[in-house]
Order: sequence, then C-alpha cells, then structure tokens
Amino acid sequence: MRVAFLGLGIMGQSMVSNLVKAGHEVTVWNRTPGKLVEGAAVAPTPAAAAQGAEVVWLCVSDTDAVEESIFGKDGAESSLSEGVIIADSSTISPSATLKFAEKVAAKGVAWVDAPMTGSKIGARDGTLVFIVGGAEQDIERLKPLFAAMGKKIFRMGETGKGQATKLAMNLQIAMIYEGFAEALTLATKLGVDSQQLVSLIEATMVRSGVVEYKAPNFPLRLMHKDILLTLEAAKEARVKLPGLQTVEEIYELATEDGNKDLDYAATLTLLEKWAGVQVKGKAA
Ligand code: NA7
Repeated sequence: MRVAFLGLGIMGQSMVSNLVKAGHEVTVWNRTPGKLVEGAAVAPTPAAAAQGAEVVWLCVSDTDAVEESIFGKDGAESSLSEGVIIADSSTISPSATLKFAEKVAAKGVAWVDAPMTGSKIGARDGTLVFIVGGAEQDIERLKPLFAAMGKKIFRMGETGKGQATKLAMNLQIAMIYEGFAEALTLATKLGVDSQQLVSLIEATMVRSGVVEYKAPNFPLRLMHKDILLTLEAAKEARVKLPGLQTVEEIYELATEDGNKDLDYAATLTLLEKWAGVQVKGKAA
C-alpha cells in the first residue's frame, strides 16, 4: 500500500522499517528534518508526504502534534482525497480525536485511532498490540499494515474508542507500578530485603505483568502526558479518579526533579528520596 508516515520518533522509526520490510511504499515526514529510514522516501512537509497516499499514518507525541501535522501549515489535510484513511498511533485525547475525525469526514476521509502497546521492543520486533477505534471496513483495509507492525488488533468500537481504551490501560500501568514502588520503599524502610519481597510477589496473586516486565522502556514524560490526558478525559466525562490524581502529583514532582526523560520507573527514585532509603538491586 502507499503510506505516508508522519513522525519518526522512537516508535515511528521501527514501525516504518517494518512497513518497508513488508513491501509497502512508504513516504516519511518528521518535524525535525534529517531522520531517515532505509527504503522509505522522505517528504519535506506532511502535505507532500500525503500526496497520492492511500493511508496517512501518524505516530507523534501528543494531541497538538497530531493537530499540527494534519491541520497546520503544510499539514496533510490539503492532500487528502476521498477514500483515504488516517490512522493515528499516537496516544492523544479521545474527544479531540472525534473532532479531527469529523473535520476530515467532510472530505470523505476516514479516521482510525490505533494507539498501541508493546513499547519500543514491540515496535522493533513488529509485535505491537494495536488498540483500535474505527469503522470495520476501514480497519479491514488497514490489516496488511497492522500485520506488518504488530501481532494483534483489538477493535474497541467506533472512532475514539481506541484512545479511550488506551487511557484506561495506561491508568492501570501507572497505578500498578506506583503500588509496587511504594511497597518496595516501605518494605526497605522497615528492613525487609527487596529481592525477597519481589520473589514473594512473583509467587503469589500480587504478581502482575507490569511488575514482571522489568524494563518498562517508556519515558516518564510520555506516561505523565497520558496521565494528564486521562484526567482530562475523566473531567469531560464527569468521572472522579482520586487515585490517579495522586499519582499525577508524584509524576509532577519526579519531573521537577529532572527525571522526565528517564523511564517511568524513576518515580521510585523520588519515593526513595522521601523515605531516605535505597531499594536494593533496584528490583524495578
Ligand atoms: P518520541 O520518540 O518522543 O517521538 C515523538 C515524535 O513526535 C517525533 O517524531 C517528534 O518530532 C514528533 N513531534 C513532536 N511534536 C510535534 C509537533 N508539534 N508536530 C509534529 N511532530 C511532532 O515518542 P514515541 O515515538 O516514543 O511515541 C510516539 C507516540 O506513541 C506518543 O503519543 C506515545 O505516547 C505513544 P521531532 O523529531 O521532535 O521533530
């Protein structure tokens, strides 16, 4: 398929590489010029990348980045024609997704939100899990592209439901990890060996995929962005999330501490600092 791919960050680079390997004709655009992927053509603007493309795939930082890439100066919108599908793998606001989808629908363009899970290892190995919202026939057309980049697709409903689900997933990751980090910190302060505690966790129902996955590989700044998106979506829907609100404050403080580019597991560093202990072996 002819694909325009916008955003060559950590995830985008590997996703494009897998699309090229699968034989798709890919033209890339990245805000900061100079990023390349072997086998993919490079365009100077999103509009140029989208020229003649059947699918415009996005993987950029946040809601504003998606808006600029599609609707901003030299945005892809001017090159869109009827029948094109926009697939967005960025994690962004569900309500903004609906707004964007409505705007392009006027041109006969479909919007499929396809945030993913699996981190940079999943992107590299082509084993991402896509959490998708959109019309069934559009998702069907995208199947060869999903297959090149990932191992599973979960269709959660119409456009917007992929993003809504992704926020509900990351809410859990942030809170499960926070529980783990607080348990390690308290146990260490009370004189318990943290490695022993981890062995116990692994042998009981307290174990979890988030904890077992020892290398989360997800920058704190992106998890913080997703927590803020989740709180915003909850406010719009008049849902209270008091636990996540508290976790957000910890991310705020960890960011102020200069840890935003570290893995989100760096929230443990802050807890250690407050408690005046160091968790042995950094079990996280
Ligand atoms: P990265 O590695 O931080 O990459 C972010 C990408 O987004 C990168 O290509 C950026 O371009 C691009 N970006 C950032 N802001 C803009 C604006 N305003 N306009 C256009 N492009 C922009 O993130 P990941 O690849 O790990 O993750 C991408 C998404 O997947 C994110 O939503 C995650 O939560 C999940 P740059 O090179 O900085 O010019």
